[in-house]
Amino acid sequence: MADEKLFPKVDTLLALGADLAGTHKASRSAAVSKVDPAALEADMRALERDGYVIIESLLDAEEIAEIKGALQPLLGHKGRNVFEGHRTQRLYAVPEKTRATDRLIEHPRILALLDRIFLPNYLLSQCQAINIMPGEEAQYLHADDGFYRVPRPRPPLGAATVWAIDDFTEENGATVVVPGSHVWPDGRMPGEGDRKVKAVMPAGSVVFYPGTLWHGGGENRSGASRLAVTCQYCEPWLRTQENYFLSLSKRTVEAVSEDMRRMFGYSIYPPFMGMVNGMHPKRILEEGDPS
Ligand SMILES: O=C(O)CCC(=O)C(=O)O
Repeated sequence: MADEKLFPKVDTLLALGADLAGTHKASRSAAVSKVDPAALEADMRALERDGYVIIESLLDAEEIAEIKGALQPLLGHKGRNVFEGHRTQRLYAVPEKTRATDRLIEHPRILALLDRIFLPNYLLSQCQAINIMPGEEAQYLHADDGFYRVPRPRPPLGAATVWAIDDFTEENGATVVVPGSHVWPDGRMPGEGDRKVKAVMPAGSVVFYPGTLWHGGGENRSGASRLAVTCQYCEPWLRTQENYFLSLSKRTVEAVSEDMRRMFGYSIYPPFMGMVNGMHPKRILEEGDPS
């Protein structure tokens, strides 16, 4: 079983706040029932021990080609600072621009992990494509949920996926992770003596890690670019990195699945955080605001 201190049991946490919503109760993903419980337990054990898990070959060649074909024409400007990377193309607000990556955002294997780690109605915090081009330097190592000023060690407040759309190799910028760093206290930063692992994996695979894990994009010493899609998620009571109420059109919100709509913020953190005019946001979407 997963360590309850690192990944507290959601049922225990949910019991702390009553869900007062009449029509749209906080819910978990229906897709999770498709996941083999043994695989989920193994993923949780790896997360608890190492702070990351690589799940290989979740996408077939046709799905990879579709995602690549949809993203490539949308990639444009390069990063504006060392964090984004001056030789890295980044496409933000991806769900507004293509439906091809929906299967990544709501992959059952990922939602099953999120269901275990976060309270129901957790949110998508950001979704971007990252194309690390030849000659790019290693990104500085960081922990994604470090901007939430809550002392460590603690359970993660966010979690991330990095999906390999190209093969991730030793040379082309595979994500670098620092095993075990998810349990480090405040002020502990990766040094020379800390082991670093490149998430080498074939296209169609994903590396998943909690927001507490130190990691970064790798340097690209190859002659070709490395395309990835990263989705980050967070607890339902936190501010998301991308503001999806402004980034996503109503057309997009209506086009996606119930799981995605909920993760875009058309949901409530019980009893009423996220309400619109005293009502569940989905009622406004469905019925309009009566006021
Ligand atoms: O591109 C990658 O492999 C990871 C990038 C990353 O960690 C970030 O931009 O926050």
